[in-house]
Amino acid sequence: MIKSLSLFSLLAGTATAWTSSLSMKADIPVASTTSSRRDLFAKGGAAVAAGLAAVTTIAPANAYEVPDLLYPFEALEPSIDAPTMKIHHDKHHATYVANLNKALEGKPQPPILDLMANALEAGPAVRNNGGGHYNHAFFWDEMTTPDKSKKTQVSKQLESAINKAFGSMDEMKKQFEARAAPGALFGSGWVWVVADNNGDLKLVGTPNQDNPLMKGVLDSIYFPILGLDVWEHAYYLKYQNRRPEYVSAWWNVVDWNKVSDNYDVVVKNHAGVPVRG
Ligand code: MN3
Repeated sequence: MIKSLSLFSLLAGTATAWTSSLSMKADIPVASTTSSRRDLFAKGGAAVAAGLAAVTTIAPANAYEVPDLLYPFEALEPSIDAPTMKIHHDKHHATYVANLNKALEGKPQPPILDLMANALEAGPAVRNNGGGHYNHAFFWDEMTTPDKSKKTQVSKQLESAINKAFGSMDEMKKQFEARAAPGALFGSGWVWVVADNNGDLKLVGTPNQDNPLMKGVLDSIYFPILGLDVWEHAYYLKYQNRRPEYVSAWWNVVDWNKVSDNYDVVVKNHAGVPVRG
């Protein structure tokens, strides 16, 4: 009953309810990974009933959720095909989130940036699945359709950081592609453009689902502003063994407005970019 009231008051949207529901984050039920609390809130009346009905039938959900994509699965074609996006988001990312929630059942479920910082100490289940959650949530939001991507712009601040670190945007892309090549990053992992505490940029690679926010993965903590998934599951259906082709096609769907925002956030906060979910 307490849970029903909490969900109901969340949907009613009062400030108090919002605060209390946030503090009860781990206890609020959701119907499924694709119908989040946010969705219930956004969809209004019918969802209120569905959400309340779900309270009695669905086991309590945990803290982390798979965020909906901001675009349809086919939006990134031809750079990334729709079947890959669907499997990647609905299966791979969803599995990381399910396993992360399972690993943290009955334990504190901290904000995602805190979870990342201490992921190595928390053990392999949190490291792999927590990293998998953060990395994918970050990845989805830095991409947009090829048409929109062309209209996005690198901010002045980011442009000068890129020029300082790499000489030019073209040179950054060239070095990024070299870093993402199978010979440089063998097996599964991610390639990142990161900022350090001074806002200076560099390129790094991390294996598996590790990321530069995790203490102990690199020589220091760094804050990602751009990242690319180079696991085979990210490109194999369309590109098979041709990873370099995937990497160069990916530039056509990067949202430079978002990457610029990411840079602003890390420079202002000296911290990583929070992600949805
Ligand atoms: Mn992936």
